[in-house]
Amino acid sequence: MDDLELQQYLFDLQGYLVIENALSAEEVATLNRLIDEQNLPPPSESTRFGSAPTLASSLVKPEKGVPDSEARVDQSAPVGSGFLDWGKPFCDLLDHPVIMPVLRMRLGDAFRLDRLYGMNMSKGMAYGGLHADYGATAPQSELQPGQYYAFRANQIYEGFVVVAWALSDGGGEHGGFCCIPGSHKSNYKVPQQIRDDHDLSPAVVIPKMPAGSVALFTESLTHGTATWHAEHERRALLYKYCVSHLAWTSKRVEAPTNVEMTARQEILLREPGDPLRHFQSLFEEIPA
Ligand SMILES: O=C(O)CCC(=O)C(=O)O
Ligand SMILES: [Fe+2]
Repeated sequence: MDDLELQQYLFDLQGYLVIENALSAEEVATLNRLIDEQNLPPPSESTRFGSAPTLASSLVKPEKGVPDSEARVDQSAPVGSGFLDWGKPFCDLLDHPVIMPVLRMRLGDAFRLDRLYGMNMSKGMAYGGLHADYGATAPQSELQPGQYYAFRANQIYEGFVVVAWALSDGGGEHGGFCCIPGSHKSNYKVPQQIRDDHDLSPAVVIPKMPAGSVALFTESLTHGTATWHAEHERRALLYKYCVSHLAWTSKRVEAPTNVEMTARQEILLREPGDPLRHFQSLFEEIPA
């Protein structure tokens, strides 16, 4: 799927899009090899890997079993560049040509990367429940201006978009990313009945994501993770973007120390600033 009008329609309608074959089998293999070289702890010890600017070790959980997405963050913890430090192929996903037109229609010409992390899961693992960061289902559901899925004058304004790259076959019967299509526009909180056993709710879909596909979704979509059922491990890389004047984290993803990024990739890691006035367009000629 590469027709922008179709992507725009489906993103607005569903709150997410899946684009298959965004990466070749060779590109997927290279990313997987670079991850293998990190000798990461098994998924049972840590579902997230390569996070920045919030390291998995800086999540403070009030009790065991609280999902990472609900933990508080130790503000004194160090930051870093996460998996961007593991090689150029990870930096090249930051502004991959398949995602840039979709991000542009959603976030405008000036946006930034707020945070990133990887997810790995093994057979039988569950992770987190349904959640949305904005809108009726958000934990802080008094809406703060500039955060909800606002739509005016024929354009979508503001918010966060997650770009999730699948490095192993996921979705459908395998489990992994799941969501309630259209829920970014819902006016009611997601009912507890759907939250309980969300994997089994007919309202929840688990989009098929063959290795090499990429999903883009708004953080105002009610989404979560369905239990992983496949023999092979789940591997996904999540990059979270927002309009340039917004930030979710109080810290910034640092530029990698051993990979040279392009001028455009460096802009994506800048401090927040008003679009175009204090934060430059990603779509103009950028002097190196
Ligand atoms: O399993 C997934 O891809 C969803 C992850 C997610 O929503 C989160 O970590 O906040
Ligand atoms: Fe999420």
